[in-house]
Amino acid sequence: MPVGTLANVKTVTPDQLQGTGAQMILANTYHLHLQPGEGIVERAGGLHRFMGWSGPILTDSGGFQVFSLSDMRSIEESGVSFRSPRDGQVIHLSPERAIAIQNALGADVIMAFDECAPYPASREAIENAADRTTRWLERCIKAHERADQALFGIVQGGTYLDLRQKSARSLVEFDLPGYAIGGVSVGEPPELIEKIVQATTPLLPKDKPRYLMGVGTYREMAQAIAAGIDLFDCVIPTRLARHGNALVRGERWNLKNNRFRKDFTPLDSDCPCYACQTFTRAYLSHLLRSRELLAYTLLSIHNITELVGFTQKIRQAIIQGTFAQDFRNWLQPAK
Ligand code: PRF
Ligand code: ZN
Repeated sequence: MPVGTLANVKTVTPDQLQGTGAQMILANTYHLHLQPGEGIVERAGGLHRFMGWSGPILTDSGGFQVFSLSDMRSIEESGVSFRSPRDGQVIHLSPERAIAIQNALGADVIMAFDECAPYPASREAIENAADRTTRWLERCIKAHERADQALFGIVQGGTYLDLRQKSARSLVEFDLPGYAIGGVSVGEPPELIEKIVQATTPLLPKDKPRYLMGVGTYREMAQAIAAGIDLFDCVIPTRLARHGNALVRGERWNLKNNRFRKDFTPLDSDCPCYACQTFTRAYLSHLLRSRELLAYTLLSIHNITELVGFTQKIRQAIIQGTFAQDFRNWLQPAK
C-alpha cells in the first residue's frame, strides 16, 4: 500500500496511482481527525468519494502517530491525551474514539487502537503495552459498528519473541478478518525485524491477510513474504521521490547527481511506468534542479510502480515455484 496519509498519495492523482498497479492505499485516522475532521469526510460520502479513489483503502488507527508525532500528555488505560500540533488543543483518543472516527471515515479495512512501545524499552514496559493492546482490542470490537468494514488486530511485543507469541495468541482468539504485526521498524537492528516476523507470522491464521505495518524496503518485504506476510504499507516510494531519489533495480539514485544531467536515456528502460516511457534522466534531473513540482509526481509514479512491481514479480515467482531461487539475493542479510 502506498501511503496517502491525508486522503491523497502525495503529488499523485488517483488516475496516475491506478496506472502504477497499486490496489490498496493507506490513510491516517490521526491526521484526518485533525484536518479536515471525520465529519467533513463523512459528509462527502466517505473517504473513497472524498478522495476519488474507488480501490480499497485501509486507515491506521492513530495511536502510533500520536506517539511519534505529537506532544504526548498521557497514556492511560482509558486512552491517550495529546496536544494537537495544529492549535494546541488537548485531544483524547481511546479505542472507542479511534473506531468511531474510522467508522465515519469509511475505509474498507480499519485498524485496532494499539500501544506501540518505543525502542528501546524495558521488557516490563513492552509487556504492559502488548497486554493493554489486547484489552483495547476487546473495546475496539465492542465499539465497531459497521459490518462492511474489516477490523484488523495488531500484534505488539517488541523484540521479545515470547511476548510476540503471547500477543499473537491472545489476538487470534477474537477471530478477526485480518491481523497486523506492529511495533517493528521502530529503530531496532534489521536482523531483529526478520526474527520477529519469522517468529510471529506463523502464529497468525494463514487464510487471513497478514500485514506488516510500516515496512517496505525490497529486502524487508522479500524476507517477510517468505515468512507469510501478505500486506505492507510504506512511505519509502513517495518520500524518496520528494527528495529526488529514484528506486532503480534495487538501488537508490539521486537524480540531482551530475552524472544524470546529460543522460538522455530513460530512468529504467525496463520499467512500464509513464515517467520511464516518456522522459529521460536528463529531463528529470532538470526538473529537480529547477524544483519543478512535476519532478515529484514523475518520481513518485516511478517509485510506486517499481515497488508494487517488485511484489508482483514475487507473486509470479511464488506461483511458478521459483521464489526462493529467483529472489535469493533479497532473502539473505544485506552484504
Ligand atoms: N501500530 C500502528 N501503526 C503502525 C505501527 C504500529 O505499531 C507501525 C510500526 N512499524 C507502523 N504503523 N497502529
Ligand atoms: Zn518507471
